[in-house]
Amino acid sequence: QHNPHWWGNRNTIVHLFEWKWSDIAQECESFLGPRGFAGVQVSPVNENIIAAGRPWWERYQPISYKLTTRSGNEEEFGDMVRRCNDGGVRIYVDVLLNHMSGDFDGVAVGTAGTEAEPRKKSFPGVPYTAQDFHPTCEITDWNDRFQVQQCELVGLKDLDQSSDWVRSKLIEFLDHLIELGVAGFRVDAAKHMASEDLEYIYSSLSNLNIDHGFPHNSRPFIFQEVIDHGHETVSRDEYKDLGAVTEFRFSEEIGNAFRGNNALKWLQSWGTGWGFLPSGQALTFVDNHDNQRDAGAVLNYKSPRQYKMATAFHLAYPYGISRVMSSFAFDDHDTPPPQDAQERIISPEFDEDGACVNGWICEHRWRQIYAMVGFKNAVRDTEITGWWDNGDNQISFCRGNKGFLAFNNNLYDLSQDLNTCLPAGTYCDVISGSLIDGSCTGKSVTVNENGYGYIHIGSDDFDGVLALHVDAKV
Ligand code: QV4
Repeated sequence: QHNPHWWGNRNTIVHLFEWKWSDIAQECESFLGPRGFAGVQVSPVNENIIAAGRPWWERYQPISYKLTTRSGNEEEFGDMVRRCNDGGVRIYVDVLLNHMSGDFDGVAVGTAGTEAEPRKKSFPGVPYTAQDFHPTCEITDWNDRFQVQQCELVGLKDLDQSSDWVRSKLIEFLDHLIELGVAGFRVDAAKHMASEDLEYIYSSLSNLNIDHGFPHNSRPFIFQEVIDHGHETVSRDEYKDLGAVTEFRFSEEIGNAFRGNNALKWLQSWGTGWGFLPSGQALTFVDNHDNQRDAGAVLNYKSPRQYKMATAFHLAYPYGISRVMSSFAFDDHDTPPPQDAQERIISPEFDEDGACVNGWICEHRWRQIYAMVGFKNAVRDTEITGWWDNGDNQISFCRGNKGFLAFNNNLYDLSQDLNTCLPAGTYCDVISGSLIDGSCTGKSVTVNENGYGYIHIGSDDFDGVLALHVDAKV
């Protein structure tokens, strides 16, 4: 179940973290569809516990499978899926199959008004009772399979996916979403569930809904959150044949490279050459909603210059199933999404350039990022050719004769004639500007009969990357 069911030549997923369904529907119609995005990963859709201060992570603590959260209700969800599919944009849901909520004193009331007593492992809204869970224990040794898969991840009540009842409830929940027209699922905490149990669940799911434009017999796309830095007892290899797997090594290594800890010239062997999963099994990202909050090598929106370069490389290099992060501003792990005094999530607002202004970061609306989504569509099905580097942090390469990329992460200028592999003509650099009514608002590059063009990226230029492609010819 590795096929993401993209429409046309599209090929990038955006994670609209914590967005409301009505806003996503609008975004599909006004921005994502027209800009060629392939799909949206949405935050969990089922009812969750209400935590004090409303941190984003309360949504990872389910109470029932009713589709009411701070993002909206079932009707709004269904409307979003239909409108996005109508614009050729697929919806993938973040689903919590591993656990229910953690401890809560007394009776908890969820976002749909359902009551539960997590301490007693009592979730009448499903219903689940204590017998549907593994006995309580703590994960202290992350290389102990039993602990990782049968104890409680940060105290979250751990469902027993080998039980018929639990399986039937999970399948019913996922089938309900398929009926509503989704294209697939991000499976949260997949590593904490036995792959045999997941295999049973995935293979029992319905085919995608043909009324939403999916071909007959289409299987739901599955991508599983398995964090595997290498040498782990529970490894990505146990899951990769069931569906795609999040390739965390990609995120760490691309961060390292563009932070300047590893020369860009080494990226020539990017992909499986770096020990990553085969391309069609790897869900790739520069950062995700968890690791963007951790210190370390991973880049996030707070280092915009490096972040844009890493994202350009991510989307230009033909490896993996690409996902772009779209965040809200945060100070610490618990910062809630933008919300009003009544703790309702607020809608993004945009300035005259289309950038978000009210607490939403909207990386996907940064020109340098959405332009690369367009680049990836334009060069689809071409190979890397004409690799060049200066032996250090300046590199360039072609995507067949359809696209060309150059990066400068050195502290001196890149200024020279390079092989762009493009047909002769003048091209607009889609990083420094846009092609509007036939003229380019940024740098232009003239390519001669031999495919060469003069490339300049100053060390103090606003962006350290330049991108040309055949759909942006002046
Ligand atoms: C606290 C203590 C625990 C204690 C527990 C019990 O820290 O030691 O056992 O109380 O009383 C929140 C709090 C956390 C709290 C927990 C339970 O932050 O302090 O535990 O709730 O009340 C998100 C957040 C977590 C959050 C969780 C549930 O990141 O902080 O925990 O949601 O709300 C591993 C896994 C990987 C996982 C990753 C974070 O292998 O699968 O850790 N990633 C996914 C999601 C992630 C999510 C979960 C899993 C859980 O991407 O966002 O965690 O669904 O690497």
